Amino acid sequence: MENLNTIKMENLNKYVNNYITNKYVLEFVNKSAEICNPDKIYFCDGLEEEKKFLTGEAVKSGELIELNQEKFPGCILHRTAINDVARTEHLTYICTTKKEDAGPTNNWKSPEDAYEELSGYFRDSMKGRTMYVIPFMMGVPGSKMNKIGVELTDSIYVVLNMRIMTHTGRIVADDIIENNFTKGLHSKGELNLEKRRICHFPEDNTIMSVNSGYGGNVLLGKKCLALRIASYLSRKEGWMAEHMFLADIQTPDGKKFYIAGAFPSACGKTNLSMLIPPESLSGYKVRVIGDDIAWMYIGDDSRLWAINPEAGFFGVVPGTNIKTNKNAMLTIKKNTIFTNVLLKEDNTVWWEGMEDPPDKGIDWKGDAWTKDMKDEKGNLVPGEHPNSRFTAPISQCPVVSHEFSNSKGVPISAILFGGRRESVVPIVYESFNWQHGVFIGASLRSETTAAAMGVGKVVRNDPMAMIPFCGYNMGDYFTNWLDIGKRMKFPPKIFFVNWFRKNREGKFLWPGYGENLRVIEWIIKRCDTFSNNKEKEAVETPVGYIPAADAINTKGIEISKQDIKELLNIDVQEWLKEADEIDKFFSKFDRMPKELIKELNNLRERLKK
Ligand code: GTP
Ligand code: SPV
Ligand code: MN
Repeated sequence: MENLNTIKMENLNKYVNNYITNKYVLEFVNKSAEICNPDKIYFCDGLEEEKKFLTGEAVKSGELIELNQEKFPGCILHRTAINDVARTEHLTYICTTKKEDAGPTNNWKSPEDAYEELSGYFRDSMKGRTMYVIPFMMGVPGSKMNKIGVELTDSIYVVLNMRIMTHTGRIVADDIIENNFTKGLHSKGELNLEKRRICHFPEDNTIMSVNSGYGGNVLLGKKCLALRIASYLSRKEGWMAEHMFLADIQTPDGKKFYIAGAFPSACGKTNLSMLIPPESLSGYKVRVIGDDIAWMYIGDDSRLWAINPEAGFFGVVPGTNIKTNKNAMLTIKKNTIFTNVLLKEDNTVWWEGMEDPPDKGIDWKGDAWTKDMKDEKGNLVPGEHPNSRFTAPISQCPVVSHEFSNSKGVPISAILFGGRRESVVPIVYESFNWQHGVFIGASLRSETTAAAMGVGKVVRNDPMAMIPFCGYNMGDYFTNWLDIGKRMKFPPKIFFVNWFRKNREGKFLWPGYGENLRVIEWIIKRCDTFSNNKEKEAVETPVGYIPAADAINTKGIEISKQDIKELLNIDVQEWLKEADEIDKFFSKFDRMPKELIKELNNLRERLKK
């Protein structure tokens, strides 16, 4: 502890429960405390008693509401500020020395300017509050991929979420070697939207977030570390950090396939990763390994392997119910944090579709609510926010895969890209090879959702579902994908899926949810090197391979031949326009790999033939 003489005595006097001796961690705590000026500095140990104690504190201050402990044991409710309900992409920055290293798809500030601006916003931001020190680990215990971080925050909501989403406390702190950890500083500040900043300093392994209390902005292990900082590192070190679910699928004859899928925010990753097979496919077992993030590396066997670095789900509430996602409903019965849902009179929670609406309650804003309340336009007022969320341990999911805790990870058979597209894009198509698959990922376009604030509802380019999460120049990111492909002898096959195509009346053509397994079944057959009727089941189109007329099993669902035809339809004129949009997007990049330009030209040529 020789270094403590650089630590101000008055900060030292504020320490509560300190068990950390690593001088770099203490230096980071001390420097941050000098700026933020908290009343106390509490070192989180991650133990069970601590959860009780912190929950009690937060209930007292009104930050949290304890739910009915008989019906929802260990569950709490949190309401964010009304201006703080989702990630704020326009206030999220990659702060690299050179602007071109952040690339054309990220907001950029120089580290110098960003630190200067932030020190103003953090100045005295914790006065009258406690600073919580959270050592955390992203990864699977025992994995060589693991990354350690230390988050300092003035929010108990953040501490309780991090306890679920990551491995935290003493067990982690003991593993910090020298200054090998990501520094994360968060303060709610005044929750002022004008002064909200989510800044990443990949060159310094540092994250600073201020004036927000919302999930993706403040749980710094998740999008900030496990995607933005990790993607930056992965490029240097030759692996991949991706916005992907990981599912473990067992076929009726006992074969195992592990699939990974990148769909943009609120486009179905959680739902797919734990789906319940429909009756006619009841021989299948689908088990979840992860629902949001995958770290992937090339194994000794020259295949692509992946782990889920998270320990919890931070899942979308609306649309979740017993019919659509029973496994999620069972997961969130206990030890769950609900954010921005309706509070019922019996101190339980409700959201649209969950069950019959209660007569009254308190909505996500904290206002009195009744079930037939209407807004100025005459629409029913929802009780929950469209981006309301649940935080729950993955281990509580009834279909958690035992591979979830396998430190080696799982070998991936198929990578799925997916989007939310009303038209143009068929329900599924398969790439011709890895390079073409990377092109398909890079040209992913999807309707925006409530997961990001202020983006409206438009179709936007979201390559590999990573547009909000890539911590460096996306041109280099595409090159990393291509390089990884070149280094593998047995790369996974790459597919695109779209559950959201609509008919002329604006209704979804495909039932979705559990029924998506019908499409996954076709995908798996395409990956199964021992299946002998592969060719028969696919048709080549200018876009890629699609299932042959009867190749998707529709036994047990009512869907017309015409609808299936529409779901698989590829309209050349529409696709030529799609190619123009891809072209427009690609031309933003100075560092676009030539292979992808070539793939775009090839697509156009195939379409014109
Ligand atoms: P993030 O956590 O934001 O990264 O989202 P996610 O990709 O995990 O999305 P999630 O599975 O939570 O789904 C988002 C929304 O889409 C929810 O309202 C779901 O009910 C809905 N959804 C998921 N799968 C389907 C589907 O197959 N069809 C339809 N129509 N809706 C779906
Ligand atoms: C997403 O928006 O993709 C999420 C939720 O998974 S958040 O963690 O808030 O970013
Ligand atoms: Mn996500």
